[in-house]
Amino acid sequence: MCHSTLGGSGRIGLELAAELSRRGHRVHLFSRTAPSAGGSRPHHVVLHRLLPEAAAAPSAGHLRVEWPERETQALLGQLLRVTETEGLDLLHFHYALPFAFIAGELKEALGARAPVTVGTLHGTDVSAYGRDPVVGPKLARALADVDCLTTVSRSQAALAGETLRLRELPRVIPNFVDLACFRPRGGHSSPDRSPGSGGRRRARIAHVSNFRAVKNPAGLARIFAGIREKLDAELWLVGDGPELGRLRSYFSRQGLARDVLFWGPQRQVAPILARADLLLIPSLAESFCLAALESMACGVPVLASRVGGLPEVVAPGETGLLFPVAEPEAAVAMAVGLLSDPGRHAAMRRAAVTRARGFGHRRVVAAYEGLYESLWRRREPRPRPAGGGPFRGLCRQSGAFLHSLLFWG
Ligand code: GMT
Repeated sequence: MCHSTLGGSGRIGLELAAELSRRGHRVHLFSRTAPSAGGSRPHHVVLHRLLPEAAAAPSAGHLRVEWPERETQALLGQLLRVTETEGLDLLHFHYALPFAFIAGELKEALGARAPVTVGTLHGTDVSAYGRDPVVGPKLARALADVDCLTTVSRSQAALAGETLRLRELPRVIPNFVDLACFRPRGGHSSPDRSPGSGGRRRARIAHVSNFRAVKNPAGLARIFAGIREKLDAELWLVGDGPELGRLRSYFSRQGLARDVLFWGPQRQVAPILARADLLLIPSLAESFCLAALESMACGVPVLASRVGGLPEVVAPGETGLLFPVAEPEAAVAMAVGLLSDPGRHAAMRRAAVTRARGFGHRRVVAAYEGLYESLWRRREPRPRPAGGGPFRGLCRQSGAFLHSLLFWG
């Protein structure tokens, strides 16, 4: 189960499903509307979406976590049906709300016939909802019933342990990137030229997000305005979200409208990222920042606030630079220094590509697969599904054609 967002947990859920399916597992993907993340290759995943497209969220960047009761019940109904007919062995959800509650109800309804449950905590499910005095305690109870919790960084694991008073810290399995899709423009060995080299063009600073307050749009605006005073640069804004309109007005008021390019929501972020010189992420909180990893994979250094899991993704001084979140002037100085030094910038581009390889999708999906197998081995022996054949281990099979074929991208 995952949200249908273009990036973040929606993309991780979709890409994980696709890669598991490529490895021969039978994968069913449950989401409220069709997942919108852009994968370029066809894959075989049985998609169960709750609502038709017309009922989709206002934008693909919008994370809709509060569902009406009729929707959670409808998803539960779908899960019950598929678990019974297909004999699902394992249910993995991405982002705790509302999925931890639905997984709990499924377990209650099926008892010993319920699949093993795995939940990945992604970000504001812990940092915002986990701290909420009403939602937090309910969420903690629901998560206590999940067989195994994972999260995407050590920092987020510690935060989840403390905020939700978990008996055991979630296991850390980092986010991943498809290196065939996110790669430098000139190929892996020769990332794009640095802006200052030959002085041919202005520096391109990219920001990719869902433009919520946690992404610190005010900080972003101040930092870019500060850079622009010292350097010929343009800002590329990729994505959509509630704070985008305010940013647009700010840049027009400051006379910077011509320096800012609004790309809107994009299914394929890689070709845009690969043409940038720097990714700017001034977030107030960030469990991981998938955009930072994708940017490094494209050979683009990251300038980010030193918060949450960002220091685990970006190697400061090597693949990017980290600044104290309350000090936008430090970010301006770092950006100007780096973008004016072609040699240092080029070295960072190369180091970023190398570091991103450690987060390649094959390696990380194998870690999830290993986890599933260990949980599966430890499970209680379960009764067979009504009228069905034996349970399949992790449903390894080559006949994916037996299932609905779903191609998107
Ligand atoms: O939690 C959110 O704000 C949304 C969430 C998502 O579902 O997209 O983003 C979080 O998960 C991403 C994928 O693991 C991480 O890359 C983001 O850092 C994280 N966002 C925050 O922690 C604010």
